[in-house]
Amino acid sequence: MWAIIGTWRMALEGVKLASEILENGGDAGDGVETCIQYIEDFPYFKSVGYGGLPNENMEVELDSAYMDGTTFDFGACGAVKNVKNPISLARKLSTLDANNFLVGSGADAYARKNGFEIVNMLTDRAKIHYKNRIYEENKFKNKKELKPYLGHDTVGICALDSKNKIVAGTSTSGLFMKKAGRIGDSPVIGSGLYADSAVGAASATGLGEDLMKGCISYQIVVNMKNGMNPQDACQDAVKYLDDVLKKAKGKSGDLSVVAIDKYGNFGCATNIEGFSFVYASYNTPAQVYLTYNEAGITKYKLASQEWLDDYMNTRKAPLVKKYE
Ligand code: SD4
Repeated sequence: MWAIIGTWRMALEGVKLASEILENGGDAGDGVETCIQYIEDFPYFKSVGYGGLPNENMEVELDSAYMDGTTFDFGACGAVKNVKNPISLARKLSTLDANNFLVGSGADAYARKNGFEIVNMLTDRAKIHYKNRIYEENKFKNKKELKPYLGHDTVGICALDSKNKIVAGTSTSGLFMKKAGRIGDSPVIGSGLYADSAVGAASATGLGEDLMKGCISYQIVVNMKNGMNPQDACQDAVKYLDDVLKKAKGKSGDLSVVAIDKYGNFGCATNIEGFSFVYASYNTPAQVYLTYNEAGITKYKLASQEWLDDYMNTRKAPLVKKYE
């Protein structure tokens, strides 16, 4: 028995690659790393790896984490520049006895010293997005709120392998136009991801500053440990955090989560419209699901072929330069 779940449609091809590994009795860690590497390398995903959107200084800074739910070992990197595959760096850091979470220049130096591939992660498309945004801000004088870039977000993967090992991983360029050095929830254990092979795993995407307020991935795993199924565990964690933030501050940022339990059952929950995810298991092919909310409860359905076609067409459509 094996299963894998990933945030957003962008996880599809990577989940298919990981499914082959898991179907052949492979390791959940290899599945998670292979899946996320593919997504990091694909240039048309604007918020993960190569092609990710830059910070306010037009520099791509990447966050990633990896957690082994059997040993509880984790590795994470924050605000790394020019590391081709942050997930591989995070996985490597998870094998050390200490120094598991490195950020900024220290993380970059570690990557260089240890032979990780270094490439310029800023693509021409990302530069156009950046310059368009600066143009709009100057033209309309409306500094936009720091928000997740609509529809193109952090990848979070949770995988269970046939030896009952559960692993979680994340990778992101974080929020478009973030301050240099800003780190979100994605590399933070308990917030962006958490794994416990005796229970399950969870991963989050959305506004890191709010996801961290609830240590939401840990909360979901604790909910499952306390007997909830993955769907109820996700729903409860999102609703609770959304409610307390609205009560305390009048608003809540985007909160979307996925989870699997040790039997390979999955769950998802969100407080936004348009969250999608990918799930595959030993008896279910990799498919994209779209969420919708009914009376405050997250439901999901299979994405239509039209939706899937439109997704890729939009990703690859030529960009108009507003600033020329
Ligand atoms: C962050 N949670 O850096 C990430 C971004 C994201 O949907 O997931 N956007 O805050």
